[in-house]
Amino acid sequence: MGIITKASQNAAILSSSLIGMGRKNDADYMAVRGMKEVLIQSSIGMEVVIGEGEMDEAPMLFVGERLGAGEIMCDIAVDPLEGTNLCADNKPNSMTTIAVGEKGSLLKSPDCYMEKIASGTVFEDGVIHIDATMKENLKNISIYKKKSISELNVILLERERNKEKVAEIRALGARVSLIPDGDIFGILNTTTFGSSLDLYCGSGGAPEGVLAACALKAVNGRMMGRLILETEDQKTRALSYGIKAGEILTLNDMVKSNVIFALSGVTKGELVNGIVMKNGFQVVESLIFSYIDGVASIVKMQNSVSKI
Ligand code: VTB
Repeated sequence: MGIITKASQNAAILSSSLIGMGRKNDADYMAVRGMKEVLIQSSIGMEVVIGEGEMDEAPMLFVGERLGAGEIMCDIAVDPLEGTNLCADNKPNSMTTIAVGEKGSLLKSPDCYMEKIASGTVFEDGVIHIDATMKENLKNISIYKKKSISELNVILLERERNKEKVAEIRALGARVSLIPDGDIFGILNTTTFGSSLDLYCGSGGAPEGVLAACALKAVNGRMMGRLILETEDQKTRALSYGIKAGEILTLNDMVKSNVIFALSGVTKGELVNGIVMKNGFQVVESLIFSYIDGVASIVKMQNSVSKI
């Protein structure tokens, strides 16, 4: 679906005007605006299931917002600017992200944290499991990949709440890569389209978890998550979406069927380049992951857009 790629590219171009300006909310607003102005042109009706917040919190791309013309046939999940701080501070790997699936196929999630374990280079069930110990997971990956534990590299968000896990991984002899923000990037950096790191784990945003799952589906990766429900509102909301407290969410629970996921670079990154100016054009680079009727394809594309 070209409109999905176009939405992510327009968001990247608009938000790039604020790279390094220290205004993360404004950069996010530009990305949201960029995505919305493309999505409203869709000839197919779409409903936002992962968005910028609830209707009373977000003026655009809120959960439940309907875009496009005609009957609602698709679910849309967006994180218009993943890594707003990265963009505001001109640090690597801020990008725009969007996924589209069939109506009812993408997991609705409250805006809470999710405990996650994911790999884009483990293609068998049972190698990684959210309830296994770190020791078991690393041992299984080392057998599966025929690598020693000391060669394994695990990527996590650098957060106080992930500190124990980081210490445990290092004590077991594996390596740790810490990222300041952007756990969709973190998860996708375990694929061959990134640095093929061995594992992503720890607590990050739940909406970002669903978006990353959309891309992982196309690389036949493995992922499990569990919502961290801290407030009554989060618990009620999760239940209203059919998610029980403590429930394990598999990749197929997060993305039930066909899906297309697009990301475009804002600042320069390891998955894609950021926006660059070339001969008076803004060049935007995107990765599009799609999984349609069992056929997966991943395309990297560059588009040049004239700056008016
Ligand atoms: C992650 C990350 C985001 O928020 O979801 C993280 O992917 C989780 O929230 O880029 P905390 O910052 O509260 O840990 C971001 O870092 C920013 O939205």
